[in-house]
Amino acid sequence: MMKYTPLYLSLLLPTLMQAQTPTPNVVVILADDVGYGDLGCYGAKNVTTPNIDRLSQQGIRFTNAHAVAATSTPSRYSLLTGEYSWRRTDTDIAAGNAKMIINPWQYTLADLFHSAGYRTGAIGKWHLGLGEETGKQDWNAPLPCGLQDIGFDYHYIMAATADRVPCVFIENGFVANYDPDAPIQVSYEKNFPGEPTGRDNPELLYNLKSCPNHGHNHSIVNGIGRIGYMKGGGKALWKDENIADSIAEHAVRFLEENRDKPFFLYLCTNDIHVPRFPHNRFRGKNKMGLRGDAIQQFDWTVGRVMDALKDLGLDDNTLVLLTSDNGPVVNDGYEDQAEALLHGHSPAGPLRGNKYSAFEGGTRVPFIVRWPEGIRGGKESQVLMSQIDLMATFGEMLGARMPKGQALDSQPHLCNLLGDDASPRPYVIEQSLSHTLSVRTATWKYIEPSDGREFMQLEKVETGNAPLPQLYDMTADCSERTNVAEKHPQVVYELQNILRKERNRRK
Ligand code: NG6
Ligand code: CA
Repeated sequence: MMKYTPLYLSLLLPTLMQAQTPTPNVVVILADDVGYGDLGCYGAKNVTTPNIDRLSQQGIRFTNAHAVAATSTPSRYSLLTGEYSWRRTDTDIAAGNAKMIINPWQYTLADLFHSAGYRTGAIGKWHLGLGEETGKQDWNAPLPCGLQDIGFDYHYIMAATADRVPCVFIENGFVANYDPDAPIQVSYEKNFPGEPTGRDNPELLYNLKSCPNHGHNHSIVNGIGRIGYMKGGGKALWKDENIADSIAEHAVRFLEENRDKPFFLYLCTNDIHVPRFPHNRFRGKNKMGLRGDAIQQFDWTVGRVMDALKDLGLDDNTLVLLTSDNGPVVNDGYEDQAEALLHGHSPAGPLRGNKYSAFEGGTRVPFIVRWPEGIRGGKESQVLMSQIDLMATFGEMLGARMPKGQALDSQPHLCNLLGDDASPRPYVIEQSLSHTLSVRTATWKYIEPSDGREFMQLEKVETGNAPLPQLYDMTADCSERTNVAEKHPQVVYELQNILRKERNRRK
């Protein structure tokens, strides 16, 4: 295996240079919809996240790190491939029966680690499609074309989101706990004869009611309405209250089984996406109700993984990176009272906008890195970071070369990741739900003009769309209140130029 000597070790212990530190194991913990202000160490109110706070005390807490997009599928696509999702037309929020979005010939983060001799695993939320053709999957047979084709040695995943069918886990290409007595059928077009739906049978939504005039009123699974129709599943259907436990237990098993090998684990929690339905252990513990309980459950998952690493004697040489796929949303379509119970908590912290937005709250996310053998802990970093760079940055760590034409948007910034902010990224690009692009530099945020809607009524989300160019001075106005585009035409011109060049960049 290739070797990497952490910067500070090479400075402090030059005599040890010969005995290089092996590259670390890597665990990427990707939360779902956890906002910039949702964790204790990022200033959350009403909720404690001791395990995550400890990660941050022992590692680096980044305050200017960005997901590529303000929704899950494009954000995850970019993180795993190092390519901006907006370069393609088919990376929007995927249905549960979408075909695989990442092409098997694309080089992914998993391929990168796999090629370097790591065992690679994906556990939890996937949301990047499965199989060869949309809507044509046979869920009762091994799925052709899956994570095994893009570098993962092992996977235990939810095909899409907990609010989308099929409501089953898939382990290595096949439905986990498959029940031959309850064959699975899935459609995003029409219901199966005789099956109840949330729309027609709201009395059957005994666990959680969907908001009127929102999605989540198709098939009912466990008394919760979902997006899309499914039939069957039987014993394979997940129980929503056990999803976090299943994900954590499979993650721990993966760590145990690979304790003697280098490993890369892509661990994607279902928390805190809707439907928020945490285990009884976490219910009623938080005055913010189910959304707060789901944050506590997320923190528990992190603690479970960190304990397992410690018990296995691996925590010192494992790089744990915790982040989120997009910003927070309070009401995302279920009557979980999340809005009424905020009690002054601000899920996006001081930032304007939410999940879906071009405003900063859509894409600036928590980002914590801990690696005791490789970095000095207890640090806060304000350096501009983007998840798009994980490919090239881990490539730099492994001493690997990217295949020609792959991960072209990804830049290596290993020293930033390890706490020496010596190579600031000049800018990052962010994508909103409606494909409005923004350019962020250390100082400025430019949002391109858009004729998209300015407000999402049910979610109460300001999209950031506006017909005129917007420019904000993020050092003086991090809440994007005062548009200074007219005052700084030259800056607007330069940032527009960056966007134009990026859009035209040949692959
Ligand atoms: C939206 C859903 C929302 C959520 C989101 C995906 C409606 C009206 N809204 O379409 O509830 O599922 O998709 O979230 O159905 S994400 O975090 O996975 O991108
Ligand atoms: Ca998400």
